[in-house]
Amino acid sequence: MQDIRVSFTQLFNNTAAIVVQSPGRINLIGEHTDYNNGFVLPAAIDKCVQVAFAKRRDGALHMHAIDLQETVIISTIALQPQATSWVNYIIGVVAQVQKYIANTPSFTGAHELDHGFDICIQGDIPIGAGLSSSAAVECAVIFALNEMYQLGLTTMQMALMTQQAEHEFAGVKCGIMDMFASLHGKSNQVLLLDCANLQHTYYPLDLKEYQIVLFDTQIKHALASSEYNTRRLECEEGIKRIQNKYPSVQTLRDVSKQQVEECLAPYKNLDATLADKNNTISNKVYHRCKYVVDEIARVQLAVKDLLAGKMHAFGQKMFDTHEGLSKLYEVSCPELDILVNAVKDNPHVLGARMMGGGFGGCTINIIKKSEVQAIIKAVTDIYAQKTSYTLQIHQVKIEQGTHIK
Ligand code: GAF
Repeated sequence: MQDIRVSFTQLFNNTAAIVVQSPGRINLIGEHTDYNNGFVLPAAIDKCVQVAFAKRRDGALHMHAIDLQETVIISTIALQPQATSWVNYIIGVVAQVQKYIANTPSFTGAHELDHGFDICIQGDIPIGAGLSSSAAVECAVIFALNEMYQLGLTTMQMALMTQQAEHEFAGVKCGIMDMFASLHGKSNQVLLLDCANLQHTYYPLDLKEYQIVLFDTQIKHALASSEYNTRRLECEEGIKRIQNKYPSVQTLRDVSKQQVEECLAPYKNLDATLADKNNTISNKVYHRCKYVVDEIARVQLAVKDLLAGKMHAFGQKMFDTHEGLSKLYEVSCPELDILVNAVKDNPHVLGARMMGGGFGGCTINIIKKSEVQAIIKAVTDIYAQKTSYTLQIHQVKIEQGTHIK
């Protein structure tokens, strides 16, 4: 990446007052559990976004994306989602901060934030690879605003506000994992996050003779965000059905495997058309909820494996997660399945699965260090034979979360 302070000065004829760096994330296990109040096990990585920032005085936001060579200028007043997606990750956060300021009695009068700012962004997180480049931008922006305008936000508040920004300006009803991991990551540590109460514990990640390798499908299907939101709704439908019998249940975190069977398995043979006709839920709801409840339990067992050094057991759980995401939750795609199948029976691969929201992006693999190059070669060949895409490889390190550069 270029020296962002130099770029900032060239672009805005001004000196950057602050530079903030915010990482992407991987997630070892716990997928589509965050918005169901479950557990996740992410870590921040050494691929990041940087923002450089300085205040203005004319009420305008001057935003420049260095990698895309695009500039957008808008007023700070009445911010609304824009057609350019990267802009929404900035102004979505500004809108949340404006709301926070308006609702915080100690900030009186017109706030300086409304006078505008110059910002430029750059990064090396591959976009659409499921490594949370958008969350990294949002976290970098809120961190910079917090410093520059002395907002006094905790990183916990920042995580919640950036999640809301993503809901309102990017239209994805995401959970908290990506922002939380980007803001709270620590070098060489994974983060077990309980999404029900945001309590989190760090564990050193010692993979011994193994390492993490990401295989990037190079595709992002257009239906990723709409299907993501649909999955959330399907989980909510399941909860409503379970509440008929167990009214104290609030989220899938409160639900046992037995309750899923008892309340939702009766619909397991109803496809969408039949379900519509009978005005009831379909077999999809059963499958979605079964996956989530299984996965929440699986993460807790996987952490025990990790702590006990039972790496094979941990890896097997990653494969199980993939199976559930592919068959029950239906957020995989043929390309991701090809990549997982390509390593499934390899004795040097402990575990592999699709990572993130799905419908493209990366698989995360735990591979014996001595075999990494041979496996990369083999998987690259298989992927080239079976698809029209060229596999990309990312070898990532676990790094610290959002910070001032
Ligand atoms: C995306 C979302 F942003 C996360 O909140 C999470 O739900 C993930 O998909 C799936 O685990 O990255």
